[in-house]
This record gives sequence, structure tokens and C-alpha cells, in this order.
Amino acid sequence: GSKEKEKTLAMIKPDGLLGNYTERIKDVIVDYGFSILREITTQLDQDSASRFYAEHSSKRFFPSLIKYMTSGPVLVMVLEKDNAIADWRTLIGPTDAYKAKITNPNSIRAMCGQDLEKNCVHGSDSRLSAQREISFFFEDVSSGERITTHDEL
Ligand code: DGI
Repeated sequence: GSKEKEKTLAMIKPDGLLGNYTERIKDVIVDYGFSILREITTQLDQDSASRFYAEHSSKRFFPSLIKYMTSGPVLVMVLEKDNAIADWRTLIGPTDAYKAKITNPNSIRAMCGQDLEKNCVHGSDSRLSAQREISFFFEDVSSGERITTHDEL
């Protein structure tokens, strides 16, 4: 129904993990009422990073983006709350972290990102991409079903 909670895919990119921003980002996630349904730390390889960002494969910045995304481990999470997709996008701020520091100083990208490419975090931008991206990393996060995380057991 319309009151169903929404799920989105959030990712702390290599610079976020290397810079030890994980706990600060998770504090923001919890403070804003998201539940972390699932999480996994993984290392993207050339192939998986290219498939994840397939929509950008023809862009000039693609090789650089893939090099960045494979430069270290990432932390991938399924977040859930009402309006999760739009609210997480608002919290992370604009794509360009340099711009975020000026226009959205309280955003997560302003906190830990560096520039247009090294922007520290990812968030799905629509219901369709949330669905695609969640199933890219997780097998059994079915629609509408609450998945219990280890922390809740
Ligand atoms: O959904 P976003 O991550 O905010 O932005 P997006 O889907 O348009 O782009 C995906 C990622 O690609 C983005 O997080 C950083 C990188 N990127 C986007 N535009 C550029 C870029 N990297 C470079 N170097 N130059 C760009 O113009």
C-alpha cells in the first residue's frame, strides 16, 4: 500500500571507507530514521563496477570512475524508511562533493567527499534503480518483506 516503507541502496565508496567515515555516516543513517536491513563489505572488480555503472559506460569519465570504484573495498547497505530513496539522496547531497561543501554543507558528500568523482557515497536515484541495485548485491531482499539483520537477532 501507499504507507509501505521504501528501500534504497546506499554505498560507502572506497574513499569513505579509507577515510574512516563509516561510523559517522551510519550515525547519520540511524539519526534520520533509516533501518539498515542488510549490509556487506565487498571489493568491486572491473567487471562488477562496470556493470553497476553500465549507464555511464559511454561517458568520457567512465574509465576513471571504474578505477576509483575498484581502488578499495566498499560498504553496501539496504536502507529502509518512508520515502527512503529521495530522503537518502537529499542527505548525501549533490553529485559534486566540492559543490556540496558550498551549497549543502551539512550533507554527507560535503562531510567526506572530495570532488565530482570522489564523492564518498552512493544512493539510488529512483525506484527502478533501487530495485536493480539492491538485487545487484543482495539475493533475498524481496519486495515489502522485512529482512532481519544480524544485529536484531
Ligand atoms: O547518482 P550520482 O552518483 O549522484 O551521479 P551520477 O549517477 O550522475 O554519476 C555516477 C558517478 O559517476 C558519480 O557519483 C561520480 C561519477 N561522475 C558523474 N559525473 C561525473 C563523474 N565523474 C567525473 N570524473 N566527471 C563527471 O562529469
